[in-house]
Amino acid sequence: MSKQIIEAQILNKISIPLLSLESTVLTHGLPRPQNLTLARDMQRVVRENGATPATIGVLEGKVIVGLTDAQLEQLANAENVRKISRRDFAAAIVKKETGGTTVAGTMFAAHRAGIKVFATGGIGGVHEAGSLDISADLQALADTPMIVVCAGAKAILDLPATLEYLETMGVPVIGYQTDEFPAFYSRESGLPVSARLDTPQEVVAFAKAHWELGMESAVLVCQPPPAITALPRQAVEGAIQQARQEARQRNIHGQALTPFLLQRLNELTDGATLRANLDLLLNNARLGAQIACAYSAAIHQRAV
Ligand code: PSU
Ligand code: MN
Repeated sequence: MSKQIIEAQILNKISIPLLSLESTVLTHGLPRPQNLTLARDMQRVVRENGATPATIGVLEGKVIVGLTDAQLEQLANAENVRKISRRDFAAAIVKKETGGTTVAGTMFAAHRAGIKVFATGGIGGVHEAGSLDISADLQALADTPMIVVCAGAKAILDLPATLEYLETMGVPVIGYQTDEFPAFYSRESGLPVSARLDTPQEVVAFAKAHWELGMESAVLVCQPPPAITALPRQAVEGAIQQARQEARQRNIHGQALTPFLLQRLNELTDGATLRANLDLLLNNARLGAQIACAYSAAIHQRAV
């Protein structure tokens, strides 16, 4: 493990609230220059809410937990950057490549560094029925005990199938101040969550109960996107169908599929999905920081 991971472990031991953040969203999910602005804004929001951000990424073969501002800039502007899920770390290390870590990749490194809370935009999930494209994020959620804050799964996915998979793998799906699973760009999906919680303290109490039972899975906290930029389901549905069809026609699949769909949606909606995406990322960073603070307060209390 890299020096940075060890440093993060030390910070964690002295109970500084840490919030891990992913970087595929910067390298593959958002266009430039909004990606770097967003990365910086997320770090600022985390600090304003009393936690320390640890953005995770890979630079020239080194896994870094807690990218500096200069490193964020390097990553946001890097060419030929790899999308790093769990299977890709070793390749990036031996080839000394630079890459953004996905939800699964970020959870792996954050967990090794002892960080318990992570905020992202939308998790990966099950793509269209019959495609057998199931994000490694779901397996990571199944076997990594962390609190993951998101706005649900991206609307480009098969949401009922994604929820079924999470149920099979024993991952609690928490609605944060909602009874409904959010659909990333939209506040509504018509699909239920497994439990509803309303405060950061309740989330921490739930996670502690889950893990004290010996569960190994994550607790997925789903916060609806902010109402001001969220899009009604019907408003994005047409664009999603079109983007999916184009992906099929152009034979785009595997790791390239999610970035392609996100970019096409942005174009097809005149930037409305991008605005929603940026807003919900900041909103999740805020809640993630609040949960990280509540978690560290709970741990500290027990230690005294
Ligand atoms: N959410 C976003 N934008 C993104 C992603 C999520 O708003 O770019 C990224 C995450 O890093 C997630 C990845 O882990 O997409 C999922 O990719 P795949 O479906 O190939 O596993
Ligand atoms: Mn995939």
